[in-house]
Amino acid sequence: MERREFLRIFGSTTGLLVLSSCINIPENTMGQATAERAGPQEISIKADEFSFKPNKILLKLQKPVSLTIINKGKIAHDLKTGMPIKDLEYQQADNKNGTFDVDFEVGHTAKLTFTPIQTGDFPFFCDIKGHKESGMVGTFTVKA
Ligand SMILES: [Cu+2]
Repeated sequence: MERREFLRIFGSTTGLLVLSSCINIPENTMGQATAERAGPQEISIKADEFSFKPNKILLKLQKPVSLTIINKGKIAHDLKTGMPIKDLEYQQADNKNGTFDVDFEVGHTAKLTFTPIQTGDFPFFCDIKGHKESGMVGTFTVKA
């Protein structure tokens, strides 16, 4: 049976420790990438009331993704997806069950890496009550 990790970022107070530890990760700069080997796919998503921008994300199969999610809104948000992934990394992520939870409160930024392991279209959404219905939805499209 294939290993299937479940990506989940959400806005509860339980993840505060995780996010605050993540703030020390340096930003990637445009200049660094060229001098190094081909790095991960760098993806940045902004969340607010009530959308993700962009909300159509193209990913390459088996290529590591560096995902930054910025809460630009005035309330907490989260991002949840069932996209099959491996090698999920986040500061103090709880990987035991192939899940992790991070704080995604107002003004916070979440950063993580993972590798998509299956092609297809995989929806993501904010699972705070009512937000998905209000438009906080998107799609990860994984191509070979
Ligand atoms: Cu939301």
